[in-house]
Amino acid sequence: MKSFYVTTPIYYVNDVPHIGHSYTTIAADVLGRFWRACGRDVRFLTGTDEHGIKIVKAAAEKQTTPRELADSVHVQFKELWRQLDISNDDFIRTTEPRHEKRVQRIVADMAARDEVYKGKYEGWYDEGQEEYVTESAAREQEFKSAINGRPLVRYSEENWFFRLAKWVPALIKHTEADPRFIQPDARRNEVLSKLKLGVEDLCISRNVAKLPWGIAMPNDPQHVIYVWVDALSNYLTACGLPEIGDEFDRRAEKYWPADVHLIGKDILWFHAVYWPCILLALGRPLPRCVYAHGWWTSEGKKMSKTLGNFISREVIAEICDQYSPDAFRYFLLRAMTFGQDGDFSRDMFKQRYNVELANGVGNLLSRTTNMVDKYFDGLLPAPGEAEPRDDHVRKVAADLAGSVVGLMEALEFHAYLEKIAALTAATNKYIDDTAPFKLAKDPAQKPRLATVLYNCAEALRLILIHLCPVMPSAGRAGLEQLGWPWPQGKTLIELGNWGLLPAGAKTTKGQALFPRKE
Ligand code: ME8
Repeated sequence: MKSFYVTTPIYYVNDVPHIGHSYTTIAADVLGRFWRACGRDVRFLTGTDEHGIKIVKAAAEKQTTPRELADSVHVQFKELWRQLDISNDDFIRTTEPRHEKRVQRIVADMAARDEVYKGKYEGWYDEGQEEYVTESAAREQEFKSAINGRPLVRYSEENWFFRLAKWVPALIKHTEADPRFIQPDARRNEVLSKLKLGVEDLCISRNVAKLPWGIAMPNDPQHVIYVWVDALSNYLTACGLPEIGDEFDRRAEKYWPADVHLIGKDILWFHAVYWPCILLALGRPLPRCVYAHGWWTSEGKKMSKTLGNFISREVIAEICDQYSPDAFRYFLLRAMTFGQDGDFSRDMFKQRYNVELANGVGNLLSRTTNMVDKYFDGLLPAPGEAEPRDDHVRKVAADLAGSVVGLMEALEFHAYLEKIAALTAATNKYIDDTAPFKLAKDPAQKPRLATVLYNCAEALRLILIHLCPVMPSAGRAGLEQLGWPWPQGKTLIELGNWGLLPAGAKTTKGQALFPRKE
């Protein structure tokens, strides 16, 4: 089966990790885990973006050096990913030699292909976004950053430019021909209309006197490489491309082009325009999909430290302690339609947790294992004759197993979890309707009781295997209670068929998977 390469943005180290970073990283992790479970050879990359004016300023504010800041903050990202059970295969820092040297090679290749030229730049600069802003856009924005509202700064420099405009027609053609390239559709249309308004060449260097914290231009030590060219290149450099004669050469080359660059909507232009044009200029294949998801607000408002609604790494740790990392992962992907904006609220979290996890999957598992324990000494009985009443659960289960690949291909995490919730609800209702506790009172009904409990356990198995990519610990723990650990070497697709749970499996009344929260 084809390999699968998924990336997150590399996060700035000027600030600490928060829910937004966690969201993208969890989504990427779920994709990675899902496709691994399907037998694909997965490469999952994340990391930190450590150069540029933002980092210099943050370090100065904190009375430290950019390097020290990067050294301490990147650890916080790694630590949070460990706490959230993130299964990345690599973590790239843009200050690593393997990256710096390759970025220089990339720019040198661009120069060799006559894709860069020296010119004079005078204009407005958004220091927060590390981006030049055209005169007309600056005026429209009242000379303030469109993102953070801070005043734009006047820059005048001799700089290196990349012939971006030259590649725009090819990019438009590609974006129009391949609907999957930029997703969701609304974002793709936005990019296309903006592209059609015309795009200027991209200034790709900064004067070293103003900004010493960056990678030197290979052909001109008076300049450092623009941080976005540096940062975007990570997706390629982490694959050991281009070759520079070190031990990382071509290490993960087979994964390029990336299958998905997962990003937030704030950085779509860089990924949908600058990055593909650089790749076109280098003659390299384009990523298959750039997917821009929406933004989280917190308790109905834009997240801010002053408002006190900032969901920092500490707040995430507290939520994970109170519930579990799995519950946090579940909520983020379930509560918001991927691609749209959403709001994080503690009340909503608790409500969803109690309804779908504690009363849903958790309750179904404890009811099922309790009854198998009580009526069949903890050994799963073989099912007897099926009755029409059993059809519905099997249908909902088949619908889940039959739709997961398509849903994950489309990155519809919310719909994926909706299908799991539907099977959980249908199975809980099946227990209410078939009333196994009543059947148990009549010895003549024992075969029927066996069928009902077998069906519950089998539905649960399907619920849990599909929950595993989202909730790796709870999924595994639940399967163990069913007496059915994931069989080695079997793929999620093979395991999605009904009836694989063997009669005689030893179930256990384990700890509540999702204890109810008051
Ligand atoms: O932009 N809701 O890094 P960054 C959802 N270094 N996602 C959010 C969010 C929110 N409220 N806030 C942030 C950079 N994000 C560059 C990227 S890539 C070559 C360079 C997520 O630390 C979202 O994924 O500002 C967004 O794209 C990313 O954090 C920005 O992280």
